[in-house]
Amino acid sequence: MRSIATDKHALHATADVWVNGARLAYCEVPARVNVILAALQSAGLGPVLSPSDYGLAPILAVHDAGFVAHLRTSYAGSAARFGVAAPVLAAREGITPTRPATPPDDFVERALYYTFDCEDPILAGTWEAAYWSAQCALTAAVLVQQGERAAYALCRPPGHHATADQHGGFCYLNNIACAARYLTHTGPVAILDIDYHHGNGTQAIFYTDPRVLYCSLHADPDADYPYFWGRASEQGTGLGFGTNLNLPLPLHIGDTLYLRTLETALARIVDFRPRYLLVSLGLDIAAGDPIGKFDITPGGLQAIGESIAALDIPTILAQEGGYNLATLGANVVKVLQAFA
Ligand code: SP5
Ligand code: ZN
Repeated sequence: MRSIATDKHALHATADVWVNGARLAYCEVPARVNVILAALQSAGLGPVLSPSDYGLAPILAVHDAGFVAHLRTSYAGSAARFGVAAPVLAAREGITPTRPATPPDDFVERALYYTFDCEDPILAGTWEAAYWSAQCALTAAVLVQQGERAAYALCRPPGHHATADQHGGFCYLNNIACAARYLTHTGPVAILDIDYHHGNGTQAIFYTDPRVLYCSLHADPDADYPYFWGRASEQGTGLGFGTNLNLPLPLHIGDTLYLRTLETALARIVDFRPRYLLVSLGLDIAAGDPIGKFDITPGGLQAIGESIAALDIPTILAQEGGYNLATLGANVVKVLQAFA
């Protein structure tokens, strides 16, 4: 199978960020891409291509123009405001319930407006990295649209927490949402999100859209991030009612319960008869992840890949989380092998 990747991700240089005199502890680091690429190569999984450039239109079909401008310009804007450019990192939580319809003029308040948490800085190269991460997902979508059985987009930064106009959870642009919306021009599409965390951004983007089924298995939001979203009661609204399926799971579960729950999601996807399937592939479900608290084994990951591949739907897989650098590459390969 073909994979899509680019060096541009390294411009989002999170491995050594200093905020207020302290080094930012960050798991979503450039080395993640390097270990995945090395594993794809040693497994002989197939060629790795550079992304094509589909421009801003498929990004703006998902994201708010003011938000995109903020991602593009706020690092430079920090120099105008503070005299020296510095990571733009909201200093306190956004106040979601009272969020006004228009962004505030003040630079600091605007940075807060466009995020729902305080954990992802906008760095000098964040925009360019996020732009090319989305192009990786779009390129995979076009390859599959052209007849490939499956394609893997090695997206970094990840995307599934980003909403139309807020970044969060290490995510800036919602890569899989850009690919999914692009593919809705061909018919109904389904998104299966197997990252450890609920993909609140993807859910929000398609919450009213009957053409896109969103199914997610994730840690119970009463117990883990993103806390405010991911409950089974969230089923979509308006015309989209019934096209959002959340399957929250307790912490510390293993292969058996995970695979049984996956069957529920896959049955729903089969019922929906999508033209394409998009998988948000987070390896933070794996045992030993420093952030995720599930205990999925390598054999479990292989079974997940085999179950999804058995649907025999043309499939785009896009990288989301996964933070154990010692096992991340091998774990990605475990899932992808069934498609290769
Ligand atoms: C894409 C994705 O998996 N995003 C996850 C966002 C999780 N946010 C909460 C993380 C808090 C853990 N902080 C530990 C950092 C250790 N380097
Ligand atoms: Zn995650």
